[in-house]
Amino acid sequence: MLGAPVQEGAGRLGCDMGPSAFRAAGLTAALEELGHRVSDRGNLAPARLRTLKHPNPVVKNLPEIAAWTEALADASYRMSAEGMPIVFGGDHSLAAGTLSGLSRRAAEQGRELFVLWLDAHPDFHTLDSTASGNLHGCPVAYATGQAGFDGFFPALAAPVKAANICMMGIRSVDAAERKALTAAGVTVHDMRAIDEHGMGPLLKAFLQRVEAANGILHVSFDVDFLDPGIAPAVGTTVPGGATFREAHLVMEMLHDSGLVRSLDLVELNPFLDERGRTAILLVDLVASLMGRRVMDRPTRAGTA
Ligand code: HAR
Ligand code: MN
Ligand code: MN
Repeated sequence: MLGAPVQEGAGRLGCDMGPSAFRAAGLTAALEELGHRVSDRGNLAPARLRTLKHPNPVVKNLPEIAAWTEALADASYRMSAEGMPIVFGGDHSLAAGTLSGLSRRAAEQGRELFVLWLDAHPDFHTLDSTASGNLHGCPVAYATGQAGFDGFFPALAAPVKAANICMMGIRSVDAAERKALTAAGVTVHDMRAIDEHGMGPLLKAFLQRVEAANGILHVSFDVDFLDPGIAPAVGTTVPGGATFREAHLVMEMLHDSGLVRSLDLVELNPFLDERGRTAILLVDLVASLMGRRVMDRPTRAGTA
């Protein structure tokens, strides 16, 4: 695991404390208790800053986020050869780096990277379309090779196929994003779809696609995927998010699929937490993903 204390992509300060909160909430012990060998690589630092100025005047902290993307792409590429990288932030701009590095690794292995994006937001703005200028709203557009990032963000070795991305929990989409998501062919299961069809069946269909394609699966978990009632420690709360059991079900099904190769944990803002409850919930969700269960049951990942 690796901490990425980046906060310059978010609209408010505090995500830089995320890595400390994950550690204080007992992430290492929770994984070791499940029998995993854990190596905590400490916190990453960004690459060297370059002078970058984008014509869209609202864009904030572009040199900082480009430098983090460069460092994170390199780190996740290298870590994916050693085990299952868990990168905890840090705001969601960090996924620009992890997606870039992981998709480069998958391409070299002749496999396709699939992404499960758990979030209230699709984060599908380009540098031209963002109205807030907060670059945590852009990583998926960048990683899928949408136009306008050239010369600002590092070049991609292998863009992620938009058709290989499944988003769940979505409930706050800007007009430009809605149009671009449809044009690119991203699967978006908004909260309406989840209410109607259920988290389980929708996720099952996606996992079957990954399996049929012999794909590699990355999970990007934004704290605001969860309902703010159970996860207050996030700067961009949106009502109507995933419940406690919906979130655990997703993690349990992901575990049983045996398909997950890497994980981002993002947008935890400990400044906004209540006695660590959001950080502790996140650690428990990761434990479900990594094999914690109530009763033994046969799984693709092996019976434990
Ligand atoms: N779409 C909005 C914007 O671009 C909100 C983005 C908020 N993103 C996150 N991560 N909190 O999902 O400003
Ligand atoms: Mn996000
Ligand atoms: Mn979000």
